Amino acid sequence: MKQIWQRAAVGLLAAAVASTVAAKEFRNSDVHPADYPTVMAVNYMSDIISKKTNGKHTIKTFFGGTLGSEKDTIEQTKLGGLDLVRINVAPMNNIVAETMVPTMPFLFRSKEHMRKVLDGPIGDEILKAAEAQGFIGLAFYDSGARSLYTVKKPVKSLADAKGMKIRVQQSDLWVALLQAMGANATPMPYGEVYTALKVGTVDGAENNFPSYDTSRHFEVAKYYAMTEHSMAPEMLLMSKKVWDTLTPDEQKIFREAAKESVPYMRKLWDEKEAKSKAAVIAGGAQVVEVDKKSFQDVMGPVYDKFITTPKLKDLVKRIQDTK
Ligand code: GTR
Repeated sequence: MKQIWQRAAVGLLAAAVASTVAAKEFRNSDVHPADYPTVMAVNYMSDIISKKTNGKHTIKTFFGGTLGSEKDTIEQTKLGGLDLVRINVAPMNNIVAETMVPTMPFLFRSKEHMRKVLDGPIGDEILKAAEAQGFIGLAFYDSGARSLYTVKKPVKSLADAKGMKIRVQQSDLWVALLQAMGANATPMPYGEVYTALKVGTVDGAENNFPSYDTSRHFEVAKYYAMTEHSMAPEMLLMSKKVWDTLTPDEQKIFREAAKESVPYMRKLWDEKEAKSKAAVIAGGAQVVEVDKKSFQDVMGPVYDKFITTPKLKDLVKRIQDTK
């Protein structure tokens, strides 16, 4: 009898501990520098959380990729070794099929189109899909449009990309996307790209203006061709294991703070895009106009290969139908 009571008491105590996580500085990882819009957005979110929890919880971002590549930090987050991770959708493509959708080439017609889709039920569905793999999808952040840049000669049309060795993010979809352009796709973590461009392991890479600028890739690959082939957004994910230690009220605070950081991030993003474009041009980069249609025309096989299930097809169609 005594034993039963003891066990019950221990059980109650354990439940009480589980439902109130101690004050915590949650750890987030980002490959970008301290003043990049993604890092600043999570700082902003941390301030909101701190205010709403009376200083109990905050988030500290380890920026500049010090905790590892996106692929590695995603794995750490799944295991609960890392609390949050801010990444591009690309390294999630092989893990959560739905994240391939907003990566698809030439799918979003404009920044406004992308924002509208990601702010609505489609965005929520994609974030939610990450849960089955151990992640709580908290927000999408902007990442602009990605374009090709090269070291030796400019790419003006599809024919110029043929046979070029181009670094891509670690995603099968990204490999196929560059292969569709006739390029030789080389997956590699972000932190290794500068050296790869410099020593000639690759002939080029692709990214938005802020990353092209802050990574200093423009110093070694000065031809920036406006292919704008994908608007793959950024994601902020939290470890489900860590999430489950929060009380429902705290979870609500985290979700709301993440949502509130989105318009803040977008404002910073728009400013940064313009500033970075000017900075790379001042630094010697040449922005090259391209025959965009020649790139668009070859993307059919990428859709055929990756958008295979009714669920994915439906998401793509709903995005195309979003006015
Ligand atoms: C950037 C993105 C990073 C990372 C990087 C890359 O635009 O913000 O999260 O994905 O591209 O190309 O690896």
